Amino acid sequence: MMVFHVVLILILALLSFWKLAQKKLKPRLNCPRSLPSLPIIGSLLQLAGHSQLHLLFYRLQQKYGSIYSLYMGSHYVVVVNNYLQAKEVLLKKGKIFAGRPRTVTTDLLTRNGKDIAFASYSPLWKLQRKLVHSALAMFGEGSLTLEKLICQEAAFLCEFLNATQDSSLNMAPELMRAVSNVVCSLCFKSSYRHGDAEFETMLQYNQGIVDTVAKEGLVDIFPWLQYLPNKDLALLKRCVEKRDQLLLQQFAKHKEEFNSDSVSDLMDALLRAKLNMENNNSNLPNRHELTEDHLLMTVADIFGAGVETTTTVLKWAVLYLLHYPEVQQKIQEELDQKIGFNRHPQLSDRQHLPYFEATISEVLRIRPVSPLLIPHVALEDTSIGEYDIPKGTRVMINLWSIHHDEKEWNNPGEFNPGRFLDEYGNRIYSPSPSYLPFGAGIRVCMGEALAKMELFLFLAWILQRFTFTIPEGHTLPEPEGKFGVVLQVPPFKVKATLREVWKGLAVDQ
Ligand code: STR
Repeated sequence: MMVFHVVLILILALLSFWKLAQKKLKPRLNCPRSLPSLPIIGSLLQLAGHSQLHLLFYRLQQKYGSIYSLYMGSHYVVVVNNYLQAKEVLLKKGKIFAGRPRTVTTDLLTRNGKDIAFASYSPLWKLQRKLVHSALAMFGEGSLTLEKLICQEAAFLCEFLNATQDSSLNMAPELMRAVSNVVCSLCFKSSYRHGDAEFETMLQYNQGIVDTVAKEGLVDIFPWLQYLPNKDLALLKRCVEKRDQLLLQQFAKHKEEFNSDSVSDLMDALLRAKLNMENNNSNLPNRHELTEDHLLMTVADIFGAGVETTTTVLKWAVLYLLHYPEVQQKIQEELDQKIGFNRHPQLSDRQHLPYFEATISEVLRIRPVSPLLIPHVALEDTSIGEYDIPKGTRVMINLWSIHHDEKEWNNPGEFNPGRFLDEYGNRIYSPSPSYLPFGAGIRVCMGEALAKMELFLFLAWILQRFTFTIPEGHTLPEPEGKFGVVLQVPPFKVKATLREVWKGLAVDQ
């Protein structure tokens, strides 16, 4: 009994000390309302058992309003659920909030933040972004070769669907292969064919990384846990090792064959930038700033982002088409009318297919790829609206809440492409500013244009010829995503059937 009292008194003392310390830390600040928190564990009791963090943060608005704070372990976190406040963080004060937290899992993935997505703001980070940006502009976005490349992959995809017609099919690996090949070409000038062993390896390590990295797991909250046996962390390490092996192979090949006059992929472009920096600034002390690690992690980032995000959206799109056959039919009518049966879809058709474009926008709204974005960190004392935000605060933007805000969207839970169309149904527009599928500001997605090209072309090619239905004996897949670094689609099967009009016509025509 005695022991119990002593422990109780100790806990109470610790609690009051903690409250005092919190007050001292933020004297007379006007902070967003806070969830209850305890010493050491912070607000984890409120979060424990909720794996769908975006949904929990959405619900907590009822009690705490659209902006509130909590402690993840000892880290002070502010959660933003409203688009106006989100835009203040991302756009108006973008540079102030351009920091990133360092976490155990992302440090492992990115060699201590030498990539772009998880690295904090720095001059070198800006340079990395700039280099990738110009590389994407040079061999990517908008260029004819990229369009050709995507169409070639779309053609393979259609061939595959034709060959496996009417069977019960898990499309995920084939979608991923098509998408991977586009970024593979951009990053390395290489691609995977069906059944490629290296591709299987890539599929596996990628899934392992998605399952373990940056999902606000316990190791990221209590870094000391990394020194205890930890299954997730062991898996992540194995996956990162596999990734590094493949990455280093490519790197060795690129170094060997490097020729500054024929730079035609991202890895070459980064190599050239590195060599130029070393030659031009050879007497500057920071000439080694852009290290091999930075170069490798930048490519790994673009590769990982390019594969995982677009594949996820394509899977969501197919899943929703299964749920809404009438939407699928309307898209096909539009495709038939505007493109017809004598040619394949091309990028210039985009502006003539408003209903199809609206459907893609709606998929990105209802199931945002990145439901909480990646946490931002305030690099100095600042504010959001009327609230003070001390330096070092982590800010989570709940894109899920922004895309499901009932004040901004009619029936936000309903899948309705029509909401993105004007009253005549022939022009696409955003009915609400509460829509940021690619984020915004200085850390905005770098692949938006590429992603939109791919989503458009892949889906247009497929839907022009095939109709998706649920295979016999299967039920509709629940449209519930699994929270993580991306909102993951549940596995499901489809049946792809060649449309009546195409029967008898050659698919590769
Ligand atoms: C996916 C798995 C992988 O192998 C490598 C990466 C690194 C980049 C990550 C990517 C991940 C998931 C999606 C991210 C992307 C950077 C930007 C993108 C987080 C973990 C989003 O913000 C949606």
